[in-house]
Amino acid sequence: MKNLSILLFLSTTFAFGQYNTFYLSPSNPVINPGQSVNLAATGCAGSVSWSTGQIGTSITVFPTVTTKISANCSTSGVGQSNNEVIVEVRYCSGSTPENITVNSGLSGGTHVFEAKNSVTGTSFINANTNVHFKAGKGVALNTGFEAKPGSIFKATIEPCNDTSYLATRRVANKLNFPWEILWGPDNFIWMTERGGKVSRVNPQTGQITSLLTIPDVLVYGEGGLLGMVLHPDFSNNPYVYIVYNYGTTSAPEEKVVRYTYNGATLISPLIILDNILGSRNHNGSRLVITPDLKLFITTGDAENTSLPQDTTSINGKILRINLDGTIPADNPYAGSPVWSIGHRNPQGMVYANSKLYVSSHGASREDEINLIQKRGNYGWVNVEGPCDTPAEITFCNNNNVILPIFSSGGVTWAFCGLDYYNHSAYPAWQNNLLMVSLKNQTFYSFQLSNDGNSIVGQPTLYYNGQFGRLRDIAISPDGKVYICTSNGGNNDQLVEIKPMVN
Ligand SMILES: [Ca+2]
Ligand SMILES: [Ca+2]
Ligand SMILES: [Ca+2]
Repeated sequence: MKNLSILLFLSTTFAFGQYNTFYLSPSNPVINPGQSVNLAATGCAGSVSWSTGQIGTSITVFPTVTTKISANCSTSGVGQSNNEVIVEVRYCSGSTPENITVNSGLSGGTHVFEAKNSVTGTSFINANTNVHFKAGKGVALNTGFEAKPGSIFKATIEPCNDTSYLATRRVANKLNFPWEILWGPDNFIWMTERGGKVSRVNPQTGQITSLLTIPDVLVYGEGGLLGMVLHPDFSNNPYVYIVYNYGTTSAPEEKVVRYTYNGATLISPLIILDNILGSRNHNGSRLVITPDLKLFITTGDAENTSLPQDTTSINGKILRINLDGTIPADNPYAGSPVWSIGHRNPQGMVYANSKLYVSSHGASREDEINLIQKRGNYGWVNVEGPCDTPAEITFCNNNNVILPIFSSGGVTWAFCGLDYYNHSAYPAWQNNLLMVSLKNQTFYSFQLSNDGNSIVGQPTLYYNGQFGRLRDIAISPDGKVYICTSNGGNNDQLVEIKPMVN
């Protein structure tokens, strides 16, 4: 048995009901590998049922996702809630999925269920019955899970074989299309949501503080409020740069606006760059500020394939401007913000190793990661991925097209948010690009070469399909990674990925 891991926490908030007070014990257990914990409800004169939220009928603990379980004490048919147990399941790499199902109506004695991947099913625990789950990647519990008095739910931790592993925890949910998440100098996660809201999220509690809803955001297709970046010297220059669509659906545009953070809200909007063509799709819109205080902006082709190769258009480009919106004197096209051309819909960008890396969506194949060079031509619409058709080879030879450092080949994964990891907290990711994707709903790590000029081998894939579509990444100074989903329906999540060591 390997790769087992569950962390159980109890919240410190207790509800006091009309009939009697009950407690969960132990309170706030921290379970280390090799240890176990028994969960019990004390002080309940009736039966205790364990449930999720208010529904009270099902518990599903997905592998690697934090799930809250609430306990309900029922006395003479009157329910009393609601202490809360948070189950955090860690992810061990290399575990072989092996799932088992637990039948209902467990009675008497101690029942132990072990699986490398998950334990699923129904469990009705009768009086004086102990149920003991052991699992690798996670435990999934379904339905009633009613523990009669004297019963014990027991979760045992056993060490992963890995020297380090990843635990995930849901920080916040009920978000709606979060688009940019970044770690702020205040140790909060700053977040945009496509509908127009800018917020700060407390990464410990998940509490969301809304700063402003941008008034003139045009929400249209994949467009809306998109990228954001903070001034690198934020204490002296509390500037928040955002990029969003505006105008009308018949003539959508996009602009970069600088707001000032006054400690409570965003004030004094100043247009930095406007009249970028927008569209229903293909709006680009990642922002990066480099240490020499230049603002890089990705723009999409706005679904007009004549624009990316046109150096007089600012669409389908990587743009570079000063923080006040003026054009740097050393830009490659005099008086123009254009820095590189031939991009389709770049939705990820990070500056690391003194290099600018950009991820971009292909049309139906060849999603790309590119290393951006001044005046570089990245090929779109004439070239997808490598130069490997006769027409592409001709175009590449005539136009010095720069090839991607990674391409998805004959499929599209819908590459999105991109970040750079080099923290000792997770050695396997040192000098790695981290990326998330929409269509194939995966988190990736790409090992960079020592000089940062290439990607070594194939990416490692994590959490495939577990959270749905993934939009963006943020990294904390202590080496934790945050990702946000892009599923909509006011049900998006912000998830923490925490490296841990056995
Ligand atoms: Ca980000
Ligand atoms: Ca290309
Ligand atoms: Ca090609």
